[in-house]
Amino acid sequence: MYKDAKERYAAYGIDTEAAIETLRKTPVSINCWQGDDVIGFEKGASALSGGIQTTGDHPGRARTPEELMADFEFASSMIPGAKRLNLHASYLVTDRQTDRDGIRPEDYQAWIDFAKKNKLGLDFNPTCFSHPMVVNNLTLSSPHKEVRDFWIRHCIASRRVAATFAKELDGYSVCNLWIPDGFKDTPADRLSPRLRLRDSLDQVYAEKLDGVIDSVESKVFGIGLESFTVGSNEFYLAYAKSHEGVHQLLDSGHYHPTEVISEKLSALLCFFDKIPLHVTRAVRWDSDHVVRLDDELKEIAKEIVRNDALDRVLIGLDFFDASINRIVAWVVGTRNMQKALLMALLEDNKSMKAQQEAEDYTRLFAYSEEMKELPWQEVWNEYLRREGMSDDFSWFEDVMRYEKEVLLKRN
Ligand code: RNT
Ligand code: ZN
Repeated sequence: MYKDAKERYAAYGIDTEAAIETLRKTPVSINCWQGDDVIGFEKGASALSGGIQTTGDHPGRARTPEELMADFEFASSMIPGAKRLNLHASYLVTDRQTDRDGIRPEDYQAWIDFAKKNKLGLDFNPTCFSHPMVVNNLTLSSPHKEVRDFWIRHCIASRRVAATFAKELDGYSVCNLWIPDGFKDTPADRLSPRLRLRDSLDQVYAEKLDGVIDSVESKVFGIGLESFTVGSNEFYLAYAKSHEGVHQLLDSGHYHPTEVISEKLSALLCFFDKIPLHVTRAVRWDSDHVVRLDDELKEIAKEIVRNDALDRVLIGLDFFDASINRIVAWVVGTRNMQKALLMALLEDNKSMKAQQEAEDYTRLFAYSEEMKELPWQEVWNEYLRREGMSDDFSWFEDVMRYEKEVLLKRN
């Protein structure tokens, strides 16, 4: 069936072998926090706060670094191609007593070793939520200097951890900053918190660090912070553009309901060298459902591929669903991102671009619908077989066995 598919694609000038090779080399940064409901390993860590929430009580949450690493390795064995692991500062592995503003690269040595063993790149995030120094839902924009200074120290320390990841591993590490800062109700003064955030960011990003790809992540609202977000889209976009080396991260759940990030990628590609992503699925709100192979996901992938931006758009995932098996969430969510990329790689983008430039919209309309009939699934299945993975649903039964033998024993 692959041979037939290959021939059908060849008739459109599409090389399925090249598509498989490109897909294999395109890294997807998998969020560690899907494995444990965004709790992390700090002493006493138990609840998630800061305007975000995980819901569901499926058994088997990873409670220790060993469990999270084992689950991730198992999930990885069912996810083909290049992978990165996206860590949060709260996932440190150390016996040392330290608060977040005192974290050091050596607190993440276990992850560096894990990454080397599993051939992963590592990305990083300061954790500016679920902590007593988040005072009245404010961190870097707080009116209290000691609060701002604490988080500035944490963010600087986090950037140095990312620099170590870059140096020890494959040369780069995305260090993404998201803060919950906002207000439940209409503020009287929107400007002062934003000026304070700007000043804090200037301190955070003062140090030049090799290999660190810094990014800032905007959003519209958080739970309990519905009326105002200090780090809005315009704020961070302007900040990133005016600060060499700082990029705007696009989270697909962080815009108004009819806005889509697929539409934003080409706009940012005109001005930024790199665009980090948090691919997630918002159901009516920023709900962080596991990514499905839906229209927006396919459109995101198309925008990356047809704009020749596979090395400029840094694909990361950001979902956390505790209502289903967490390993299944990792496998299906990540594979969906990869399937969308493969579909995009298997489109005759060259012809469609030419049709648009020639203003032949009738042909473009019919031809782009024609593309949907081509058998991308056969190419995907061939890719799985070449990676030594099963091309049917049997992987799911393997996870169910793991659930029974490993995950259920945790509770
Ligand atoms: C929150 C942001 C942020 C977090 C993770 C855990 O709205 O999307 O990226 O989801 O850092
Ligand atoms: Zn995000």
